[in-house]
Amino acid sequence: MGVVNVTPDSFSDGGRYLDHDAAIAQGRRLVADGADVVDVGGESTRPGAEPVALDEELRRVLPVVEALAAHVRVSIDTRKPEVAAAAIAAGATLVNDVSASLHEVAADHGVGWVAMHMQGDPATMQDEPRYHDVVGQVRDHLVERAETARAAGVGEIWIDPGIGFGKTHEHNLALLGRIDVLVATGLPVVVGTSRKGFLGRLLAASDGVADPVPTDDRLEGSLATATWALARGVAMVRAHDVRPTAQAVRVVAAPIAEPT
Ligand code: HH2
Repeated sequence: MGVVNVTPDSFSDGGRYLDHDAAIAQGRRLVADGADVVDVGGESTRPGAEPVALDEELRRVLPVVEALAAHVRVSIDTRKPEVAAAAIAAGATLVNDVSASLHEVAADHGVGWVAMHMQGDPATMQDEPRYHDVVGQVRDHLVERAETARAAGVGEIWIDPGIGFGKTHEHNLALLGRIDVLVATGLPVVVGTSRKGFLGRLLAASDGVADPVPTDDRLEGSLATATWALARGVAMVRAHDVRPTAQAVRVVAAPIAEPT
């Protein structure tokens, strides 16, 4: 799943694809680079991000969804039911839902749904997130959401631990380390680690420097974690750097497909 953020403020590509033509060109590039799905978003969910008004979010994403849907499967990354419904009308067939609450829109329109775990909301989610058992709580929440969605009539349901969404560094590592627990639910799992803050810290520790490495210097960490996840049975990874990710994914898939 390749990412196109039609926003001024996304944490790693904010402002680069706010213009519709630039966003569409980037989506086409991601397809050429090997993306099976292009995820279009019009609202940043980075920690502390300002909410975006409905009209503005629609204005940002709809022309991009419509143009890309002719070439690739498009997912709509939103927390608003109105945006999800309008994007589906424009050609999106997957709702990438960081609020894990839009299952009824997916059911009404017969499209797929990604339920991502988030504790709190983006404005406050990084203010001392707490869990007594992060892996078990995230799994239980996602399984409950999936059961609710299935009962509502959603046929295609993905779950995502929501790396960085109301989680400390240690929570993120625990969720990745035990990603097999989510895989064991039998639901297809999607994971997004691409360029995220915990990688900035891990890569800084590797380099022996104090400050987190910048977002555009986290590729090796993004690839290492995508590869780790796929080798443990994750079905899809969400990535900004699609060509190297597709290469890494296909290399790691080869021996998995040929067990001895
Ligand atoms: N992460 C981000 C946004 N949407 N969706 C899913 N399913 N999983 C994720 O991990 C995920 C997501 C954050 O990344 P990005 O879109 O690049 O940044 P921003 O929220 O600042 O636009």
